[in-house]
Amino acid sequence: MDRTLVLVKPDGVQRGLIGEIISRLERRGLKIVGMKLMQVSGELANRHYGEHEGKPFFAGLVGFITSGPIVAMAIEGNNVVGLVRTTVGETNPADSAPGTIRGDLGVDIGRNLIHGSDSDESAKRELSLFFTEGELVDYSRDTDPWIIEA
Ligand code: DAT
Ligand code: MG
Repeated sequence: MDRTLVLVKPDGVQRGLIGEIISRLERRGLKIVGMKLMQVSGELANRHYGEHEGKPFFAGLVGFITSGPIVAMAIEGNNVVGLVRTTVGETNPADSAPGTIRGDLGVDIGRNLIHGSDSDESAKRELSLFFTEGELVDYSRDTDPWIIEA
């Protein structure tokens, strides 16, 4: 089963959009298997965004993700990395289609509300930064047969 990391970034928390963002993921049928409100440290931010080190926006990105609490989620399901990315939209909210989280709720690339891992490999690496295996819950939903044809 695939898993991915989702973060409601500090702008989403500050704007009172935690529920709105989680609702959109839930309504799509995605299954949350881990969740917590937390403050990201500089060290965690540097590790999480390690691939962007050296880019001109890196300092701003680390400053932003550490600027206030975030909500971290682990989401599980077949092809869940891609499903989350299409629900999130493009990196720049200005380029994101209406109906996506970034396209409906944001306007600026530096305030794009949500993170979703970009590959199974990134997801594995990022999930291990934010969650221990013991924090992820194994359960099934009675609605699963209404969401996924077995
Ligand atoms: P995504 O979050 O869509 O996976 P990414 O991994 O390329 O995008 O970049 C991580 C974050 O860095 C992104 O959510 C917003 C910020 N970012 C990316 N490109 C940027 C740019 N050209 N200017 C400013 N911020 C940028
Ligand atoms: Mg990315």
